[in-house]
Amino acid sequence: GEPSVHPAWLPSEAFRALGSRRVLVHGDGPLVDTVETEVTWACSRFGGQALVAPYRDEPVDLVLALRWAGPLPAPATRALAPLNETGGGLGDEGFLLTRVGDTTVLLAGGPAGLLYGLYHVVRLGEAAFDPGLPTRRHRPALRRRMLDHWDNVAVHPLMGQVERGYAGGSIFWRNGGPRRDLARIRAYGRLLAACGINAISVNNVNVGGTEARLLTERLGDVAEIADVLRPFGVRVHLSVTFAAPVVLGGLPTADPLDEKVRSWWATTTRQVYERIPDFGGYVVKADSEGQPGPLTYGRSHADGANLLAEALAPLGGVVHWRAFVYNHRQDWRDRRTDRARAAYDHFAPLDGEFRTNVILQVKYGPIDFQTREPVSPVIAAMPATRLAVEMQVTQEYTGQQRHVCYLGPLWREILGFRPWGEEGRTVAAVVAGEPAQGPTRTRSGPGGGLVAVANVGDDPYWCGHPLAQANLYAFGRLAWDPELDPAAILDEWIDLTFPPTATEDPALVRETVHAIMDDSWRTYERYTAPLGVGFMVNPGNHYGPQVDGYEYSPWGTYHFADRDGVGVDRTRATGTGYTDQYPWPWRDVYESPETCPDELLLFFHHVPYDHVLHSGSTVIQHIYDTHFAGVEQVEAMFRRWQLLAGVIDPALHERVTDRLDEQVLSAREWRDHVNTYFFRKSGVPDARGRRIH
Ligand code: GCW
Repeated sequence: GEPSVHPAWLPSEAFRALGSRRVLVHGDGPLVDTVETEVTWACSRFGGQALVAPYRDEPVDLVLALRWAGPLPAPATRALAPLNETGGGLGDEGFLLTRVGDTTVLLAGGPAGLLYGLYHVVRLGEAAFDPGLPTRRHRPALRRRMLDHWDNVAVHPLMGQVERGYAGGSIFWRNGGPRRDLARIRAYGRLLAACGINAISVNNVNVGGTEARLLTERLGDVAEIADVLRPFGVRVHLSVTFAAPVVLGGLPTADPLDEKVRSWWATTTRQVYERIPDFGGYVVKADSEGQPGPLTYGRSHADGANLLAEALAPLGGVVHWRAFVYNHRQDWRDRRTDRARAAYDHFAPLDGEFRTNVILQVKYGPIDFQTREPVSPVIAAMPATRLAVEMQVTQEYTGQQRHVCYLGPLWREILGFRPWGEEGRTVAAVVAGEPAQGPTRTRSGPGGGLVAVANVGDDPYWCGHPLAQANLYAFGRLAWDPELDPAAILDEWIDLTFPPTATEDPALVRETVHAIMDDSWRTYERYTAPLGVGFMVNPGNHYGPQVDGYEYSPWGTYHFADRDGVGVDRTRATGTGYTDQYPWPWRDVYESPETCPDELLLFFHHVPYDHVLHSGSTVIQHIYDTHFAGVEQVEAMFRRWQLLAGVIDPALHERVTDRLDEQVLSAREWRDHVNTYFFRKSGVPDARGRRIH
C-alpha cells in the first residue's frame, strides 16, 4: 500500500554513510539542536556514534562545527584550529568542507550553514568520507530562496483548498482552519532545509475573507507554523490583502497616503512581530485579477508597496510586491492591447521609487508561467529596484503533476539568460543583487532572490506525482546555485530518493529515471502549444487541449490563427511594440523573424504556415512533426518505466504508472486537437502522410 507520508529525498537510508560514523557536533542554538537530533537519530539507526559533550579525546570521522564556537575539546581542536583562523567569508548560511587527517571537517559560518552542511554531507553519502575529498567552500548565490503556497484556509468554491494545487489538500489548512498536522509540517521543514529553501508564504496571494484574518485574529495559527519551521531555518511570510485596513481595521479607506492607514499597518505589523519575532514579511498581489490595490485610490504601486515596507522596515521584514498586473477584462477585438506588455508598462516607470525592503516579484515570463516564454523584460528594466523572479513549481501549465515534466532545464535557461547580451549579467546575477559593471545606475545591496509557487499537498507523495518531487528539489538547489546542471541535480535527487544501497539495480534506476525525465519539459512542449504561442488549454482548469479556449475571451492570451497563418505580432514595426521593452540585443533579435529563435517565433510574430524555420522545417510541418514525436516520446516513457517494476517500491511504481497512463492519453489528445485544428485551418497535408483526423 501507499505510505502515510513518503520520505521524498530524505529516506533514512540516505543517512547510512553518516549514521555509521563517529560524528561530533559542536555549537549551540536551535539550528544546531536540529543538526544534533539528525545526527543522533542517524547514528542510532546505523550503528555510528553521535558525540556530545563532554567529549573524550578519541578520533572522529566527521566534525560538524560552528565557527568560533568557543574552546573545543581535543580531537576537534586539532582539526579545527587552523580552519577557524582562515574560515572567514562563509556568511551565516555557508560552510567549508575539507579533510583533516582521517576526519571530514565541516565548518559553518553560522547555525543555518551547519544545517545546510549536514544535508550536504547526507547528499554526498560515502563520498563525504573519501580521503580525496576536495576542500570546498559553499555559499548560496541567492540569499532569498522562497516558496509561495497558494493554499486557502477556507475551501474556495472554484479553486478548492489549494489554488492550482495538484496534490490534494493543504498541509497547513483544512475546511476553514488550521490542519494542525505539525508532524507533517516538521517533515516539510526538513525537506525544505535539505534542498536549501529558507522562506515560505503560507497562504494564497488571492486573499479571501478568512485568509485576511491570518494577519490579526488568526495570527496564532501562523505562529504555530512558524514555530515548527524555525528549527529548519525557514522564515514564514503571509499574503495579505491591500484592503486589510478596511476589511480588518474598520477604516473607511485603504489609501496608502492616509495617516490612519499607515498607523494601522504599523500597529498591526508590530503585533505580528510580537508573536513571530523572525516573521519574514508580506506578499502582495495588488490590482491584479480582482485583488484590491493602490490604484483604486489614485496612488501608484510604489505608494502601495512603500506603505507596507515602512511598517516592516523597523522590524526587519520585507514586502514581496508582485508585478503580475494586467487587464484581465480585455476585449479580444482590440488588437493594440497586449498583455505581455503590462508588467513593464506598470512598473518600469516606477524604478527607483521603491524602498529598499520592497522586493518586486516578477514572473519569469511576461504572460503567465507558460511552457515557453521569453524572459520578462521587467528584469532588465529596473536597475534601481530589488527584483525577485517567480517560477511555478506547481505544474499549472505544465501537466498539473499528472504529466512528467522536469522543470530544472527551463529554470536553468531562465537563470542563465543574459538580458543585455553576452557581455552582460545573467538573470541569476540580477536577482542576486550583483550590480552591473561600468557607469550604469544600478542599486547595490541584496537582491530579491528566487520565489516559486509550491507544488506540495497532503498527498502521501507530497506532490501527487512522485517524480514531481524532483521539481521542488531542483528549485531549491538552483536557488542555492543557479549554475548547477539540471541533470546533475537529478542525479542527486535520484540517489537520495532511491538510495543505491537499498536498490537491487541502482544503475538501471538512474538510467531509466534520467531517460524519462531529462528531456521531459521539451517533450511536453512538443505535444502542447507550438513555438511559444502559449495557452490553447481548457479555460478555467488549464488542463488538456482546447486550441481556441481563450481565443475570444477577456484574458488577453490569443494565438490569432486563421487560414493563412498563426502567432502574435509583437514587433515595433507592425505589432504591439512589445519588442521595444527589451534592451539591445534582444530588442533586435526578437524583432525579426529571421533572427527570432524558433521556439519563440509565434510569441513574437504572426507568420504564414509555410514560413521556414531555422530548423529547415515549415511552421505547419513543425507542428505536425513535434506533435507526433512528443506522443511517441511519452509512449517510450511509459515503456521505460515498466523496466523498474520489481526494482523500486511497488506502491510508488504503481502511482507513476497510473500517471503515465494518463499522460499518454492526454498527449494523444493534445496531438490530435492541435494537428487537426491546424490541418483544417491551413489545408496543408502532412508531408509524411500520417493520419490526421
Ligand atoms: O497563473 C495564474 C493562475 C491564477 C493565479 C495567478 C497569479 C493565484 O491561473 O490561479 O492566482 O496566475 O499568479 O496570481
